[in-house]
Amino acid sequence: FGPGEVSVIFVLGGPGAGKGTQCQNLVRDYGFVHLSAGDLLRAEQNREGSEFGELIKTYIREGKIVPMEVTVALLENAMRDAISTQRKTKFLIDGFPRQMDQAIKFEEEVAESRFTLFFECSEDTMLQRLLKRGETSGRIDDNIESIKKRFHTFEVTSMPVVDYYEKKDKVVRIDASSTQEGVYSQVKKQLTDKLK
Ligand code: UP5
Ligand code: MG
Repeated sequence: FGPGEVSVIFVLGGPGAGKGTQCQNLVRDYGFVHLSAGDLLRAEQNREGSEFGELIKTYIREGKIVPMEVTVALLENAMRDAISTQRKTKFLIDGFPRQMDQAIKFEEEVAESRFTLFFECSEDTMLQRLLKRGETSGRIDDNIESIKKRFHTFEVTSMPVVDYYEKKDKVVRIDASSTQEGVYSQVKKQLTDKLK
C-alpha cells in the first residue's frame, strides 16, 4: 500500500500496562483494526509448519525481541489481509515497535505512524497484573523469571523508541495505573480531537 492509504497508531507501554485491554475498547468504539505484534508472534509460533516456531518461543520466554524481519512481515501481512477482506485502513499496532531498528524499518517500508499512544505504569502494578493473569493465561512468559526479563528489555530497548517519538512530539501519554475504565476515559479525553 502506498503513502497515505493507511493510518497507523503505535501503542506502547511496559508488559502488563494494559495495551491489549485498551485497544479492545478503541476497536469497539472507533472501528480500528487491532494488531498485537505479540499475538501475531504467538499465532506464528503455534502455526504448523512454521520455520520460526522454536525461535519465537525461545525469544518470548526470555523476554527478548524477535528479529524484526519476522515481526514486520507478520504485521504487513495482517494489514494487507484487513485491507482486502474488511476494507479497513485504520490500524492500532500494539506492542510494536519495541526496538529502534523496527521503528525505522516499519516507517520506511510499511507506513509512517500518526502518533504513539504510550501507557505509563509502575513495575509493581504491572507485576501484579501479570502474575494474576499468569494464573490462567497459559502464556509462557507470565512467570516471575520471564516478567523480570521483559521489564529489563522494555527499559533498555523499548523506552528509547518512546523517547525518539517524544522528541518528535508524537507521543500521547496515558497514566495506566488506575482502573480499566479510568484509563479508558483518559484515552478518550486525550484522543477526541485526533480520532475524528
Ligand atoms: N489489566 C489491564 N488493564 C488493567 C487495569 N487498568 N487495572 C487492572 N488490571 C488491568 O493487561 C494485562 C493484564 O492486566 C490483563 O489480565 C488485564 O485484564 C489486566 P493487557 O491489556 O494484556 O496488557 P498488555 O500491555 O497488552 O500486556 P502484555 O503482557 O500483552 O504486554 P507485553 O508487551 O509484555 O506482551 P506482547 O504480547 O506485546 O509481547 C510478548 C513478547 O513478544 C515480548 O516480550 C517479545 O518477546 C515478543 N515481541 C517481539 O519480539 N517483538 C515485538 O514486536 C512484539 C513482541
Ligand atoms: Mg498485550
